[in-house]
Amino acid sequence: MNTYFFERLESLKKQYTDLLQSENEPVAANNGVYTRYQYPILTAQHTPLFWRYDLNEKTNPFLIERFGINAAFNAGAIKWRGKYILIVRVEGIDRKSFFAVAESPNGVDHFRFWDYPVVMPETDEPDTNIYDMRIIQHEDGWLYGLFCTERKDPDAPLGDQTSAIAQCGIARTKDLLHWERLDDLKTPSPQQRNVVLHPEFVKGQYAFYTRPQDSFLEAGKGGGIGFGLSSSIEHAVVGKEWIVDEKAYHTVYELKNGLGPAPLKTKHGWLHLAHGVRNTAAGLRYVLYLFMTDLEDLTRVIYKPGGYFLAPEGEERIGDVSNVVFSNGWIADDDGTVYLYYASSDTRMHVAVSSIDRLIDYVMNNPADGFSSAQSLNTLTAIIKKNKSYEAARVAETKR
Ligand code: M1P
Repeated sequence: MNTYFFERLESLKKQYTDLLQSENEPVAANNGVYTRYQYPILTAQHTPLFWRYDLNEKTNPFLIERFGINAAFNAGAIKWRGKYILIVRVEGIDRKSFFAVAESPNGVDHFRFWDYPVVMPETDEPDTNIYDMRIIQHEDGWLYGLFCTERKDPDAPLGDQTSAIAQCGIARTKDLLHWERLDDLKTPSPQQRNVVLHPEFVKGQYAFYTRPQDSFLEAGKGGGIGFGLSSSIEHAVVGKEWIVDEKAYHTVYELKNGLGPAPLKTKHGWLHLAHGVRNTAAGLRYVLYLFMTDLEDLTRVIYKPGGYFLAPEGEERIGDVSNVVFSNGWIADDDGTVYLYYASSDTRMHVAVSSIDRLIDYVMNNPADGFSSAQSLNTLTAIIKKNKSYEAARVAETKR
């Protein structure tokens, strides 16, 4: 008997079981809007051992990892059949991503991958890489997965092995197991990533949030979070894109932005979570921000606090693509709790917990960006003065 093999297997199994059984803890310090949880909820190490290893001692006597997993990140999220479900972008060490479903009984820990990753059918034009699924429960009764499909740019100059075309792939399912692939979304933009389906019909049509870009990485003259309608979902075509939320100079979304998950409907408006990107001497910095659009006119932003809502902190800052937080999934529970799922540095998944009431309070009452230092100072001065006069009134009240 190969004792080395079985001892190593036992040790791997123990590490894996300990990881999946470990409990998460809310971080005490918070900004009043959300509470981060201390430990990542999913990492490459959470993928099953039977994905990564050949578990037969005859064919793998050294118990070598045969199929390395590099990262588990950028997950779509949905509450489904009582479980908190993430559709995770799992990336192999060969850089190829695929989707895999992980579920948790409580939304904050004990996430476990289903045995098999998602088998995503292809269109006539095979995908080279697929990633970042938004999962949307649409009022037509289907669950839709919208994701980025990336293929090599056929017009790339000889020797250029980098240029790619990103487009929005669309698939639907009723059980998260069997997926029907529909045509990729057609829009006027040469590149699309971060496309999201609105959960309701708009004027009897399917409504899409888009992110037009001139090139694979650069927004160029394009950019911003767009919006458009299509009468068909099977052969979706958005003829005109309205820009809902533009990139803007000297903001956290000055280079580019993109919508996160599908918006949440509240009595005040549609609540949106998005990512904003700016350039720094150390490279791109991705942060999350929040805004709200009108219930009737989905292209009208009615509230938008300045700056970021959530930015990378501590170990979140470090990973394959450092200084990045990215979210394409959140879950609003019936009791108003909101689970914000976000990835850090294209490496691992985290959760922060908030509530609809807190998010509404934040988005409606936190100050908007004034777009200059002087305006920011005006905002701050007004807050200080208000607090001073309130404090003085309170002191006077206690003396009476
Ligand atoms: O590397 C950071 C993110 O970059 C892309 O986002 P965007 O299209 O807005 O630039 C995506 O590839 C995303 O997967 C990745 O997390």
